Amino acid sequence: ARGEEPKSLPDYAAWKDRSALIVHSTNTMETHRGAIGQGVVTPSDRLFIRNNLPTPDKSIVADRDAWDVNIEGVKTPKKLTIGDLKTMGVTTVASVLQCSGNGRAFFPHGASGTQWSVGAAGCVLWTGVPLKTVVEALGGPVDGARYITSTGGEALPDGLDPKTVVVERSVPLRAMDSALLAWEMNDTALPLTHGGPLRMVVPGYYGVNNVKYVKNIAFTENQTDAKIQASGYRIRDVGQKGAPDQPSMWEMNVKSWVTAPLETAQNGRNMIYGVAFGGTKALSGVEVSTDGGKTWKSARFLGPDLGPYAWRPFVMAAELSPGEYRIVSRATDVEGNSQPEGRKDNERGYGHNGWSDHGVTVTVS
Ligand code: MSS
Repeated sequence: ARGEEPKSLPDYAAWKDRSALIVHSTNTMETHRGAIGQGVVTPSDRLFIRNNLPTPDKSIVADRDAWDVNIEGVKTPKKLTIGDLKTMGVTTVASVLQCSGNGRAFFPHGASGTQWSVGAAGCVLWTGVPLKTVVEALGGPVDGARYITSTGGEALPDGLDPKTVVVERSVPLRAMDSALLAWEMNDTALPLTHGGPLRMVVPGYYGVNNVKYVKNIAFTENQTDAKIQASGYRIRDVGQKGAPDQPSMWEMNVKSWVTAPLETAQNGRNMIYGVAFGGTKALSGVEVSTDGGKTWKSARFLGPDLGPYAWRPFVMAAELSPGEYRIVSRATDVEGNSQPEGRKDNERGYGHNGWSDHGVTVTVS
C-alpha cells in the first residue's frame, strides 16, 4: 500500500543516508534517481534495500569468520566457515544489484508490490571466493546437477509452511562460472543489511538470486519448490497465476536511465548523465535523445570499465533552448540487444527495460 513516507529509518538501516533514499516501507527503500553518486560504484549508504523477511539479529555478524555455510550436492559435501572460505581464494567483482521489480511503478496495470521507480539498483564491488573454486575443492557437483540452490539464513515465522516463506532460489548451473560467496561489499565487511556475514552473489542476475546471509548451497537436479522460486519471480500475463513453467527472473536484460538533469535544465549547454548495463553481457553503446526518441545521438561512457557486470555511467552534451524536453536513453549490449521502446505488461511488474517510460521530462526557461 502506498502511504506517507516514514521520516526515520528502521534500526537495521539507521546507518544509511536518509536524504538519498525514498523509503517505501521498513523492508524496502530505493535510491533517488539523482543520488547514485559521482563514481561507478554506488556508495553503500545510498544503496537500495529490499527484504522479503525481517533482517536477522545483528548477533550473526558478531563473529563473522565463524558463520558457516553447508555445501550439498557435491562429491564431498561439507560445512565451511567464512574462516575456511578465506583460505581458499579471493576475488573482487563489480556487479549491478537490481531488484526484479525495479521500474514497477511504470506499469499501468498497477502491479502489486513496491512501486519502485529506477532506484532499486546500484553498482557494487563484491569481494569473496569464486563459487567454482569452492565446488572444485569439494570434488565438483554431483552428476545430474542442473541448478545451484541457495537458502537465506533468516529465522522463519512460526506457524507457516516454511516453503511458503523461505528465501531459497535456484539459478542454472551456468551461473557457477561467475558466482561468488562474498563477505565484503565496497571494500568493507558486508553489512548485515546487505546480507552479511556471507552472501551468494550471481553477477548479472536479478537481485532476488543474490541470497543474503546464505546458510545452505545445494547443487540440485531440480529447482527448489519454495514459493519464491516455484511461483514467485516469474514473468506471466496480467491476471495469470504463478507456475514453474513461466520464465524465472534470472539474467537481467539491457537497461539504462538518465540521472541528470531532472525537472529543470539550463538554457544553453547541458551535460546529460545516466547509467547503463547489460546484465550478464557487456555493453556496446548507449544513445540519448532529447526529443522523446525521434532523434538519437551516441553518449560517451565515463569512468573506468569495471567489467561486464558493472554499470557504465554515461554523458552527452546537449544545447537546449527554452521549452520542454523528454530525455530518454537506450543501451545496446554486445550481442545487439537494445532496450525496447515500450514494455510487455506482466502480472508482477518485473523486468521493465522500455526506454520510453524510463525517461525524464525537463523544462528550460
Ligand atoms: N536474501 C535473503 N536472505 N532474504 C531476502 O529477503 N531479498 C532478495 C535478495 N536476497 C532477499 C535476499 C531481493 S528480492 C533483492 S532485490 C535483493 O536481495 C536486495 O538486496 P539488498 O542488499 O539491496 O537489500 Mo528483488 O529481485
